Amino acid sequence: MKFLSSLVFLGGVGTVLAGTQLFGMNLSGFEFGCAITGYCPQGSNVIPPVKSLGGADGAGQMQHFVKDDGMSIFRLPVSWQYLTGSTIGPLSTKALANYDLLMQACLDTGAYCMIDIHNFARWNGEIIGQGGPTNAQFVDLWTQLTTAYADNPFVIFELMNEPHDLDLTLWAATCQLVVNAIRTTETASHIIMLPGLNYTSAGTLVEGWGAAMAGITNPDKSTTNLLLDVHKYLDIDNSGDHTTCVTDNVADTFDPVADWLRTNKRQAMLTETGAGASTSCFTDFCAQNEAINANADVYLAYIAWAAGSVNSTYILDLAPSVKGKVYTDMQMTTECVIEPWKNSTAVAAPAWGLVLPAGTASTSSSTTSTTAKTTATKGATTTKGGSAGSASTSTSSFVSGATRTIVPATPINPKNSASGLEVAGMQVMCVLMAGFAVLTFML
Ligand SMILES: *[C@@H]1O[C@H](CO)[C@@H](O)[C@H](O)[C@H]1NC(C)=O
Ligand SMILES: *[C@@H]1O[C@H](CO)[C@@H](O)[C@H](O)[C@H]1NC(C)=O
Ligand SMILES: *[C@@H]1O[C@H](CO)[C@@H](O)[C@H](O)[C@H]1NC(C)=O
Ligand SMILES: CC(=O)N[C@H]1CO[C@H](CO)[C@@H](O)[C@@H]1O
Repeated sequence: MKFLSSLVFLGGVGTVLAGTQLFGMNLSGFEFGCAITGYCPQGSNVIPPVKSLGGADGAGQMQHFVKDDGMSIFRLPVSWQYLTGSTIGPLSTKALANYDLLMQACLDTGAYCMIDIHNFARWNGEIIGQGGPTNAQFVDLWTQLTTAYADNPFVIFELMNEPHDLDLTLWAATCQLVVNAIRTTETASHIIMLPGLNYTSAGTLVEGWGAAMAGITNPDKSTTNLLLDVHKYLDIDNSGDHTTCVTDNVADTFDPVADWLRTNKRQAMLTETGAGASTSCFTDFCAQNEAINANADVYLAYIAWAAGSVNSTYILDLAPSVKGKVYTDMQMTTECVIEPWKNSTAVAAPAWGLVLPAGTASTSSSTTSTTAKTTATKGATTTKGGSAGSASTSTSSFVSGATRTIVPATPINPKNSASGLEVAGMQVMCVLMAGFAVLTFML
């Protein structure tokens, strides 16, 4: 029996979110070649976004995204086959070490880093728990991954990329088993992303898969740190395969999903979204991400697709170009990923919602010694150095659970400093302690 300190706080009265708490980028490459059948041919198909492994400089990209753009979360797709080789079983030590190079580079930026098993709920054409790999084999995969990152709550576990065409009830039951295993293996509580059907489409969450996936609980029956995982593209078939956008996804998807999340007292992350560099897409993608930020009480993050080992031959290329040490973002990244976040106005956090402690980059260690100073973590305004039981105490116990010393961040975007928030028209007093509670649960 052990006690696990949760990494989250309950949002409280007066907590204010200025845009989503996190936003960031997919770092693509370790999953290259994966098809929706769950076939993931290896060898030269895979181009890890790790310089020493022959791919893009993912580490440099992430440092740039954090330092220059204020990003705070990265999704690191990888295929099951990459990790275990051609047979299901133990993780290959070499493969895990390779993937860990990207993971550590991500964690070094101070960002949240999401493991994405990019297999569409399948292995070589067969569905997990439904004729293909057994539930026990999938549980074993996640038990091994959890063991590798057991005490680092900056690592987020996304159980699976884009399940589709399978039995929803059975899939939810499979995911429940994985959640149980993660919770009994971890030594610090991780955020787990629950991926629903239709390629995790946000567009069919409300009438489709939302209720079943939201029924998954922790062993103590709470839903703390269990977030709904959604994807959405803006082209004609929601695939991201077309250069032209036909919808901004606001009225038909993200507004109703936000209402559903509020009604059900849940939160979600948009872990994949992207758009080609066409006029229609600039309009629609910007509008979509503005709406996500405007509903920051229920959307914890959005993560654009994709940087990493992609290049200009790919229509959703968001890899920054680099000359010497100077990175230049794609225009789409600047205008429709970063600006909607920077320009967003304040949203009150829901009383029941999760507010992350400082998890964003700390590039300056000199700021960490100051106490009783207001620190606006991106998204959540928190006060350090408060009275016992405040965010201060919680934050340090959170940090001490990590394998590395990740210091609470200074605001990486001036907009989120206290004065920036006032300028942004904040009317609500940021009394942070009110309503904050550390969730401790026992397994
Ligand atoms: C999947 O999408 C179809 C077509 O939009 C929809 O009718 C169905 O409810 C969705 N299923 C789930 C489980 O989300
Ligand atoms: C761009 O990416 C594709 C797909 O990974 C690859 O085949 C191609 O060689 C790359 N081109 C350049 C110029 O790097
Ligand atoms: C964000 O604000 C800047 C400065 O006011 C403005 O130039 C830019 O167009 C805005 N971006 C969006 C996406 O609204
Ligand atoms: C638009 C796009 O490429 N989306 C992709 C995200 O995830 C994988 C990429 O490896 C694709 O299968 C999706 O279509």
